[in-house]
Amino acid sequence: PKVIRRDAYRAPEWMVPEIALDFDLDPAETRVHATLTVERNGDHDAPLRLDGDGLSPVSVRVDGVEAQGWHMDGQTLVVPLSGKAHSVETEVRIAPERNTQLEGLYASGGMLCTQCEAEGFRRITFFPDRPDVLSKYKVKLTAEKARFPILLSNGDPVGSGDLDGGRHWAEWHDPFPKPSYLFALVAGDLVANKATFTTMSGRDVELGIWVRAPDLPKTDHALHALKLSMAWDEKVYGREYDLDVFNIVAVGDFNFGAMENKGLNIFNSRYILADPDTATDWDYDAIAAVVAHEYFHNWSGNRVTCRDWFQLSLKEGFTVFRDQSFSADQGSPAVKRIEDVRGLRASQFQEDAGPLAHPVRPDEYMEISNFYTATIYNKGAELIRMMSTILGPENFRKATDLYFRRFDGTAATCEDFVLCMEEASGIDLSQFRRWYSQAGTPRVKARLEHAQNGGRAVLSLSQSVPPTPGQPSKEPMVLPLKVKLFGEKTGKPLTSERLVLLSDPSEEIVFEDIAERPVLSINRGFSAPVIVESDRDAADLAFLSAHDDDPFARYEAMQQLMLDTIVGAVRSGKGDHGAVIEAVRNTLADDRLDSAFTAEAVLLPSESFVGDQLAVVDPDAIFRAREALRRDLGRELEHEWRLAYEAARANRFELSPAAKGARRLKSVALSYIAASGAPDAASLAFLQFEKADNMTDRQGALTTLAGGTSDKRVAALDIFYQRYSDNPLVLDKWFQTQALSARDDTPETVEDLARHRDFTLGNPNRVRSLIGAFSVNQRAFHHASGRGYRFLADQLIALDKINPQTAAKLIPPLGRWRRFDSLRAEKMRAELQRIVDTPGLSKDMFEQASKSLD
Ligand code: B3K
Ligand code: ZN
Repeated sequence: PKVIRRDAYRAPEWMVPEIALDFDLDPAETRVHATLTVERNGDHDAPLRLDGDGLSPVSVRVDGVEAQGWHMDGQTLVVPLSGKAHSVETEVRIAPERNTQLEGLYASGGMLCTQCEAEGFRRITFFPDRPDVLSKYKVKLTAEKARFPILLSNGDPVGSGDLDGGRHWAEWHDPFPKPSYLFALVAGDLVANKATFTTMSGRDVELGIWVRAPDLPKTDHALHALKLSMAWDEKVYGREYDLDVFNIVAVGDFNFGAMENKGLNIFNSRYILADPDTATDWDYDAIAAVVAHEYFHNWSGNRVTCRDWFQLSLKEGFTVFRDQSFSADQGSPAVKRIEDVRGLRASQFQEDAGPLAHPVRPDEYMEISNFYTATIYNKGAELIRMMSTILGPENFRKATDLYFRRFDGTAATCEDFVLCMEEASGIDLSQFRRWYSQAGTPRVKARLEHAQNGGRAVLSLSQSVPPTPGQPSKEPMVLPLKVKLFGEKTGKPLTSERLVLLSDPSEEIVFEDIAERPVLSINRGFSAPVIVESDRDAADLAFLSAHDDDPFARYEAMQQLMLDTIVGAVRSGKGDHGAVIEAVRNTLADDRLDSAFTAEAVLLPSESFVGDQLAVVDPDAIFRAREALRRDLGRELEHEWRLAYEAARANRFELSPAAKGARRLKSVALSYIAASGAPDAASLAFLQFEKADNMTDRQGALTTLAGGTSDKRVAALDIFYQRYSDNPLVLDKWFQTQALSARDDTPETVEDLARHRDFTLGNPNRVRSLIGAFSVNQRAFHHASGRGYRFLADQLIALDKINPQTAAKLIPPLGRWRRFDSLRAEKMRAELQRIVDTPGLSKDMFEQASKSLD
C-alpha cells in the first residue's frame, strides 16, 4: 500500500462550491445521482479527478451532455474538462445492505445510515474526498414510505411529499459549506424525543434525538446533555449554534463512538440510550461527554475544519479538551482529571512507548482510519490544555476567539491554531511546537535538596524524550510543571504553587526561606503529560496522600506509593504492604473527601500500568503481587470497608454526583471485602446483585462475583443473561464482564463465548465487549500457552474480511511483544506474522500488523 506524506500536501486542483445529491434509497440497490459545480483552482490544465471506492459510473455528464473521454484510473474517475467552471453529473448504484464495513451508506437495524469520516463519502459517490474541498449541499432523498417514514440529512429541511407506489421524498439544504466527510443521511422508522433550545441571540433551534420507538424512554439523558452542551459552549467559548434544527440518530452498528455530521450527528446507540435499569453511572457520564464532544465539533471541526488528515488533532485534540472541561464543570473536576489521566496512561502512554508511536501531527500514514488514536485525541487534548495553562484563561479565550473568527468557513492547520495562541497572548510558542512533531512520552527527573539550616531548597529537574519509530533522537520540550512544597512537620504549604516551564535539558529551581524539611508536590493537576521520576520515598508519598491540597496530587501520591509497593514486590518476591494500608486507612477515615474521590484514590493501579514500570513484564508475578496487596488491604481494613459499604448503601438511587460517588465507593468496598476472603463476601455480592435497583450496583456486584469462585457466580451470570437477553447493550456488559475476569479459566471462557449464539463479528460493540476486553486483560491474554494470542489473531483475520477498520484497532495488544519475555514475544510475533501473511488482508490491518512487527 501507498504511504501518504504530510509534506506532499498540494492545494486541490478543482473546487466544488456546490453539490446536489439525489438518492433513490433501497437497501438492496440505491441509486445515487450527483451534480457537482466544479471550478478550476489556479492555473493548470489538469483533468478533474474524483475519488471512488468500489464504484463504477452508470453515466457521466458534463454541462448537461454525455461526457467524452472520461476514464477510470484505478478507483478514481478522471474527467477531462476544458473550461474554468463546469457542471459534472455522475450516477452510481450501491448496495447498503451488503456493506459490512459500516463505512459509506449501510443498513443497521432496519434503517439506512451513513458514516463518511474519514474517506467513506467516496463509497457513496464520486467526489474529491478530502477535507479542504468545501461545498454547499442540497440533498433529495426518496424511499419507500412504510419502511422509511423518516428521511434526514444535514442542514435544514426544505420540502417533502408523497409519490406514487408508496414512496415519498424529503429535501434538505445545508447553507454552510462543508467537507464531504461531514455529509450524512438517515432513512428509517424512527421517533424523536424533541425539545427547543433558544440560543444566546434568541434563535429557536429544534432538537431531536431519533431512535426506534421502544428506545424512546431512554433518550432523556442525552437530550438534557445536549441542552447543557449548547449553553456551555455559549458561556465558555462564546459559540452559538447556527441551524434551525439539530438532530441526533442512534444506531446499533457503529465503528466508534459517534459522528459530528453537520446538523445530523449519528451515534453509536451506547452513547445515547440510558435508563437506570440498563445503564451504569459510567454510561451516563460517557453519554453526556460524547454528546458534548460531537456538539462542540460544530465549531471545532465543522465551522473550522482540517486542511488535511495530518491535522486531525486540530479538531480532535481541541474538542476532547473542550468536552473534558465541560464534564469537569458538571461534576467534580478532580475526579474527572483523575479519570482522564488514568485513561491517558492506559492507552496513550502505551501507544507512545510502542511500535505504533506517532506524533500528534503525524508525518505519514497508509490508512488514515488507523490514526484515530489516543495520541491524536488524548495527547492532542493535553497539548491544548498545556497551552491554556501557559497562556492563562483570559489569553486562551482571546486566542480561541481569534481562531474561530479568522478561520470560520475554512480548512485550517495545527500551525494556524498555535499562531492564534501566540498572536493573542504575545507568548512565543516556538519550542512548544515540538509537542506536535515529536512522539514519545517525556520523562522528568526531579530531586529536591534542602540545606538543613540555610532555609534554601533546590529542585533539580531534567528531561528526556525516548526514541520512537523514525525519530531516534529528540530535542528538549517545554514542560509546564506546577510545583509546590509542603512542610513535613507541620503538614502546611511552604510555598504557593509555581508554574515552572522546564525547557532546557536540566534546570535548577531555587526556593528561599524554607524553614523545615520540604516535601515536593510536582506536576500538580497533571499539568504536563509526562512521566515523573522523583526521589520521594514511601513516607513522603504517604504524607502527600494525606496533606497535599491539590486532590489530583493526592491521588497521584497514593498511586505512586501503591505502584512502588507492587513493583517492589514483583522484583523481590515479597511485599511490604504497611505504608499502603496506612495511607488507605487515612483516606477512608478522611470525611472531608467526597466518595467518588475516595473510590478513585483507593483503587490499585492496573496490572498493565504496573507492567509499564518494568523492563520485562511478567503478567503472573504482577497479578500475584497485586492480588496479595489487594487481599491485605481487604483483610487489614475489613472493618473500614464494611463501614464504607454500609454508609454508601444507605443512599437512595439518584443521579446526583454525591449518589454516584457513593455507588462507586460501594462497589470498590465490595471488591475489597471479597478480596479479604471474608466468608460472607459472595452472599453480600449476590444480595447486592439481586436487590439492585440500578445497573451500576448490579454490574458492580456481578463483576465481583464473576471474578471469584463462589457457586453464586454461575447463577448470577445466568440471571443477568436471562433478564437482558433482548438488550444488546446490556448483553455487551455480560460478555465484557466475563472477558475481564481475573479467573484462571478466562481464556477458555472467552473462547467459548466467541461461539455463543449471541456473539457476532458483525457488530463492533459486541466485538469490543468480548475480544477487545479480553485483549486488555493482561493476565488472561498473556497466558503462557499463547492461546490468547492465537485466539485474537484468529478472530482478527476473520473480522478483517467483514470490518477492517474495527479489526485493525485491535492489533496493538499483540504489538507489545517487546515488553515480554522471549517465549511470549516469539508467540506474539508469530501471530502478527500470520496476520501479515494472510492473503487479501486489508490496508488497515496490513499497516497496523506490519508496523507492529518491526
Ligand atoms: N470524528 C469522529 C471519528 C471518526 C472516526 C473515523 N474513523 C468522531 C469524533 O471524534 O467525534
Ligand atoms: Zn471528535
